[in-house]
Amino acid sequence: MKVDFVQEPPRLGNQYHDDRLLRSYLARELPPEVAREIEPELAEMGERAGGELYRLQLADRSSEPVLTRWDAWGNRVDRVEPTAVWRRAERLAAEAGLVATAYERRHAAQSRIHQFALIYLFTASTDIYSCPLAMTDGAAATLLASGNRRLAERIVPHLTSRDPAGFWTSGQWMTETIGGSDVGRSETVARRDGEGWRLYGRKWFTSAVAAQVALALARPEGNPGGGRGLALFLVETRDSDGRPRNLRIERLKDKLGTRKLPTAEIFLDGTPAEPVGELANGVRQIATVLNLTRAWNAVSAVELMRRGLALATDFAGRRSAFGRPLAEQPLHADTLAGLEAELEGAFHLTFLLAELLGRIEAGEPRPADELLLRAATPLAKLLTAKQAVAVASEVLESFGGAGYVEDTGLPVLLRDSQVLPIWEGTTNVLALDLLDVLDRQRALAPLVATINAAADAGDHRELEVPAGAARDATAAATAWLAATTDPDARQAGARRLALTLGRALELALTVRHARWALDAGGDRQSLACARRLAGDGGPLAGLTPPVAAAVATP
Ligand code: MFK
Repeated sequence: MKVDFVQEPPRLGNQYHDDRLLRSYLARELPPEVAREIEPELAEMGERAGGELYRLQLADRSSEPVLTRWDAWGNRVDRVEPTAVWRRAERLAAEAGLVATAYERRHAAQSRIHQFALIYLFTASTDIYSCPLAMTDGAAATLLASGNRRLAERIVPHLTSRDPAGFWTSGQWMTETIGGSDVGRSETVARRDGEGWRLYGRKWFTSAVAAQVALALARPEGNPGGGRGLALFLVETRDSDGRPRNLRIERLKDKLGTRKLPTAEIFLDGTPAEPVGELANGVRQIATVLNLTRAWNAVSAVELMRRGLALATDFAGRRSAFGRPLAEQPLHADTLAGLEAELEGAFHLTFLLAELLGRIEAGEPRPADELLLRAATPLAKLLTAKQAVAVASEVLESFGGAGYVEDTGLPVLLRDSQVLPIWEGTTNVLALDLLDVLDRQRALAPLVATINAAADAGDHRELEVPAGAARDATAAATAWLAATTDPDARQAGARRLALTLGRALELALTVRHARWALDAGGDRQSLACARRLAGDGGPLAGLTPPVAAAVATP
């Protein structure tokens, strides 16, 4: 039998040039001279992401990191051999300054936007190499904030180096068998001997175990229980011969996704370590890492959505069914438009974190920026992660059976997205964190003010409905908080509260951008996304409930 038809696979172009949303956001937010200066870097990363790296990723699809515990002569070596994409990504990350850009601060308050744009372009083609980079960024910020100048001067130049030979990554060793969320119960002990501090215990979920250093929580002997009794330590993982320093990698985890990422169970058996700061309040000290990796989580979520949509959109132009290309089928086009709206909302919320971080780190904060960042970080992490999973699932479906077949390279999008709501604080842990910040730190007022100001900035006849939906949802969430005094009822509603406020913020920021885009040149795509997010134009729900329907009700 002769089979004539062969389906063309989806193709990617330059991922910077093809990105309407990124380019229009940067045009709005950056001074023209900054935009001009960074554009060649972004275009180069976009070219790599859609070309060289994407090809390498497809070719290297089935390889995984390999743990070798003993050498041929019986010596314990605990070596992890990364995949080809990871080796390439490590070098490129250093040279392109994926971490360094935030610390060189060449563009003052805009430096984090610059860095987030690079991460966004780099992430989907590098098999979650963003994980060690996120922790490296968090470790650099933590060491710089610690006041421990000696340690910071020794380690931070490696973490922020652009020289691949001198570039180090950092791990973050918190999770133990006793739990990933309730970190205060950690059982790892720190003991001091004649040479200094040593750690003893088992870390159960250590991502990117090949890093040169790690920040680890341990309880100095005699300290009380709970998070306050933990201290934060820096571990240099290998000696000058590359041998592990009194630590054993027991095994790599057999995970649903992120399989290129060597996540390990490790045993610390007297591992030398240095205290980063005081010998207590370790959870408070590691919170700087948590907040930055949560922001990276959001960028990764947005980028995985963008990658899925880029592939699905290209494919819709190549694949015909029922007499015309999928792109011309109204229902298929409408489905992709719903995904585009999710991406746009998530993008604006994530880049709000970059704006806030950049202003704070450059010493140019606006009033309430710090409080707003504290509240917006768990919001962005929890909402974008949920959106990424939902979008990845729809993207696979948009390819029909091909989306379910491994060697198309598509299923990994869904598997890798599924980690985003789990690690770095689950949706519920972050919803409770937000509730705590709203209650104890009074972060509701700046959050509400930001949503309302962004909605007001969208003052335009065609944006009235979405802007109103963002304000109404915020008012409903505020009223629910005021009316709900029972602590259990507040906790039970915390997820719905967070999703409501998060979607209201995404919508308001999209409205603001849509207004700018209309004024700047008549681009109506952000307007369409805002209306879609608001459920404007009819009672039919989109991918996730329109914002007005998500309002927190008990
Ligand atoms: C794709 C790229 C991105 C991802 C790559 C990362 C890969 C890494 C993989 C992992 O390691 S995943 C594991 C991540 N684990 C978590 O995210 C832990 C989740 N659990 C929590 O976040 C809990 O809420 C927490 C551990 C913080 C609760 O512990 P405690 O001991 O009950 O802490 P508590 O009493 O809530 O807070 C202690 C102090 O820290 C308080 O300050 P004070 O001592 O001054 O009162 C808190 O205000 C402060 N704090 C807690 N969370 C904070 C924070 N401060 C600032 N920001 C935060 N987020």
